[in-house]
Amino acid sequence: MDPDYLPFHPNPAKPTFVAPVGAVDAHCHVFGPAKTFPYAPERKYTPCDAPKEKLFELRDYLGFERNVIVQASCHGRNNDALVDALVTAGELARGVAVVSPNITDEELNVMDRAGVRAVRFNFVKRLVDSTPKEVFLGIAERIAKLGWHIVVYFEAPDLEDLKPFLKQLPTTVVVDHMGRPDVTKGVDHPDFQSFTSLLEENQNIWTKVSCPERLTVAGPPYKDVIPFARHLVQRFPDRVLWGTDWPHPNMKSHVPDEGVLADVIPHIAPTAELQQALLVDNPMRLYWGS
Ligand code: 0GY
Repeated sequence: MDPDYLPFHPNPAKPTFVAPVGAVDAHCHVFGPAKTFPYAPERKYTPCDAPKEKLFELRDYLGFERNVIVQASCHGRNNDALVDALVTAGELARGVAVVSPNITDEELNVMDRAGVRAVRFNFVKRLVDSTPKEVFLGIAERIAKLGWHIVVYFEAPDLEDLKPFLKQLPTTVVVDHMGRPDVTKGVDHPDFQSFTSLLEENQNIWTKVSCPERLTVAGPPYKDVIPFARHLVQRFPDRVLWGTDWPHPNMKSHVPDEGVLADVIPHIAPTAELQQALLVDNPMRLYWGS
């Protein structure tokens, strides 16, 4: 583990918010354990192990039923820890993989059978070396045939450059963490309006209203991030997902408490209908096909 790496919270609070039956944590990770699933040589950080058992324990503790587990950059393009967690969880989890352009059809099929339903394209420079857009487009074409979709991770300053690429993608596209807005600028700022227009103009683009802990300047309980997430939930109720982001890699300011994170939900999705769409109907449609 890196010397400045903050391990996940040892005893999060029980949330006051009661999630609807069948709620999905649609953005979380498993890390290692390194002795079984070593971290990738090309990784940019070395985390604390965060194995599947701990993730499933947290799921139950928060009152959720299912997980969408996202391959993180510290495991590179080796999805073994992800696939192992998916096989253990069965119908209770689906996955988002990171793949090389050289992956074989058989390898894709194995991941499909394990529950992988998407690939992630990461553009965050502190996390990965850059991949040419043509390579991503080639992968996109192949995974589209499996009925998979694409998750993209980028930061707000990169949005304008990426827009033409995002519009070319042939599948549903899910943008991580609201495109990482600068929350000091406000919801009405042209930067966030540009992100909102991207969803307005492209019906295939969704977003995760996740990660207040990364976007906040004020700190918990993340009041400065709530208006951004609420705006998206109310405007695009059928194209939003929520996730804990456990175990929160690369946090520097504080160790997030998942109970506090879950208690943000009723502030961003203030009605039972919006909560049902955000936590159950949308992720079930996208990842379980129902
Ligand atoms: C997240 C965010 C981060 C890390 C990764 O793949 C990753 O390593 O996604 C981050 O550092 O912002 O979604 O987990």
